[in-house]
Amino acid sequence: MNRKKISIIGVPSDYGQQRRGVDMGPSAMRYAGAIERLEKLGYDVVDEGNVSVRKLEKSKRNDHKLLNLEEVLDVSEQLAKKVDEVIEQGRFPVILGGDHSISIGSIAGIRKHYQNLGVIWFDAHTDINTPETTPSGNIHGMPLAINLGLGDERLINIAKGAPFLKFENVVIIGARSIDEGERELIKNKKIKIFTMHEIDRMGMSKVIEETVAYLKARQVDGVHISIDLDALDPIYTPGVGTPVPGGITYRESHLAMEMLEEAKIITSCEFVEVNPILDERNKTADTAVALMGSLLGEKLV
Ligand code: NNH
Ligand code: MN
Ligand code: MN
Ligand code: MN
Repeated sequence: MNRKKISIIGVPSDYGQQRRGVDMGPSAMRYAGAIERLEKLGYDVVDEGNVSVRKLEKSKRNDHKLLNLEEVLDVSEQLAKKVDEVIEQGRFPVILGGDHSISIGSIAGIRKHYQNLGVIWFDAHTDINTPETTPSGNIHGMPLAINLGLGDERLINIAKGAPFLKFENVVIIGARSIDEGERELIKNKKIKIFTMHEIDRMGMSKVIEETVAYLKARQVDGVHISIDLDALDPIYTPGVGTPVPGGITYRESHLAMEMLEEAKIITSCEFVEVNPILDERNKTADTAVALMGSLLGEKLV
């Protein structure tokens, strides 16, 4: 794929959780200069606009277990189609959320193009709940499970025929809030995870070195990175719906992006959970765009 062509896809959806405002994430990241930042790096950037998300003023539980299931399904189908088209055109997708449920659609679209896709999940949470284990019914806590083939029948079948992610091709980085059922699944399936404990002990540099080596040893044919801004400490990214103290620092997160850029393994990326209503002067969107710059090749000298 020609890394020189980038397509930005906005997904203004807040259906995966219960705090309004995260639907304004794509606007906030555009306002923070996402397009200009990438153009400055020499990329041919096309802003594909936003996936159309129907407006629901009051979120209704249209399923007892899963909040806004129909709406999430609709957004996911549209997004999967859009991402598929963009990759088909040889363009590198940069997806702007939206809450993390948008990864159901983004990764579904991406999965169609890879036989052995790797995924880096940069998040305070592990998002591997199923309808059986979810404590909240919020679908943004489930996208990783769904792409692994676990969960609601309709949500897992969006990319009909495309292979599901393999448990051994996933690396989770930054976790510090894991639900009981998630912990069991991670242990049983031996999913590679660097929690804050490992980041503290090993340092981010070693964590990324091991992540890259691990995915290369798995012979992945592409790597998607899903960046939930709540992976960082809320000091740096206060504009998220479920902040958890004790997170990744600004410098550590940049180092991670820079090392992944040097490793030349990333084939698509997304930035999620930016909620301007909960933010301080667009700080979280600014951080997201700065990370985007580092991930896509910005250098100090
Ligand atoms: N694990 C919790 C749930 O399933 C919280 C998930 N919240 C997130 N995930 N922000 O990244 O509801
Ligand atoms: Mn295709
Ligand atoms: Mn998440
Ligand atoms: Mn999270």
